[in-house]
Order: sequence, then structure tokens, then C-alpha cells
Amino acid sequence: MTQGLYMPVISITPTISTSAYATGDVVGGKLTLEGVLMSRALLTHLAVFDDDGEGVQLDFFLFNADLEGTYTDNAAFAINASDKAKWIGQIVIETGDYLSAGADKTGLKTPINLPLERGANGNEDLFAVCVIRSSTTFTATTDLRFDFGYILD
Ligand SMILES: [Ca+2]
Ligand SMILES: [Ca+2]
Repeated sequence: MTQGLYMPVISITPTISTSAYATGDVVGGKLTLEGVLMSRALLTHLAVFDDDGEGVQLDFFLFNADLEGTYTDNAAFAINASDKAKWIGQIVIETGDYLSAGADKTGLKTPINLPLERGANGNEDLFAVCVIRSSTTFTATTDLRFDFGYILD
């Protein structure tokens, strides 16, 4: 029996570019969510704070082991062949998922309810790559914050 549910949130403020992103570019490079796969986990929500008010679609590709390919901020995204077997799901923050909050926009996708399977190598971290789906220029390198919520059994 479970004694109680752990519902941690991992908050990541990636270092992003202030030069223009093209559609399909990686935003913030490889994201590491430490310890998410330490037990059985269920991804429950993803919140995005956009301090520049762009409100663009962001796709998050999820992997259950460290990535061998290079995923460079502001460069075109393609999954390296060696990483394809590590892909375990994705989350989309659509333009309709944002609210305007003054000059900012806040995005939320919930419920996600995506079970996260640990890879055969026993790795305990979850890895993600964020891909932008609109030509966008941010003002500051800290304009995006990603909060991943999950339930840990
Ligand atoms: Ca670019
Ligand atoms: Ca802007």
C-alpha cells in the first residue's frame, strides 16, 4: 500500500536565445528532469510561463535515458538515430493553452496522465527536448519557465 502520494514539480528555466528561432528549432537544449524515473511515475501537468508573451506552440519530446545526439538551442530539431529507442512520449503546449496575463502568457496542459517507463539501463532521470513551432524572438534568455508536475509512486 502506498503511504501517500508524492506530487513533485520540477521547475526548469532554460537558457534560451534572444536571436530569432525558426519553426522547428530546439529551445533551451537538452532538458534534464532529475529523479523523475526513480520510481513509477505519472506525468500530470506541464505549466509554461512565457515572460515575453509570445504564446507559441511548444512541443516537448520525452526520453527515458540520456541523449547521445546533440540538441543545440536555436538549431533545427531532429531525433538522432541512437535516441529513437529512448523516446517515451510527448507533450504539446498549443497556442490555445495560453492565457494572457498582462504582457505575459501562461500556458498549462493538464491532465496529461502519461505513464513514464524507466529504461532498461535503470537510469533515473527523464530527458526532454522542447521544439518551437513558430518563428519567434524572445527578449531575455530567461523568458521561459517550464514546470513539470508528476506523481511518484
Ligand atoms: Ca535557429
Ligand atoms: Ca518577442
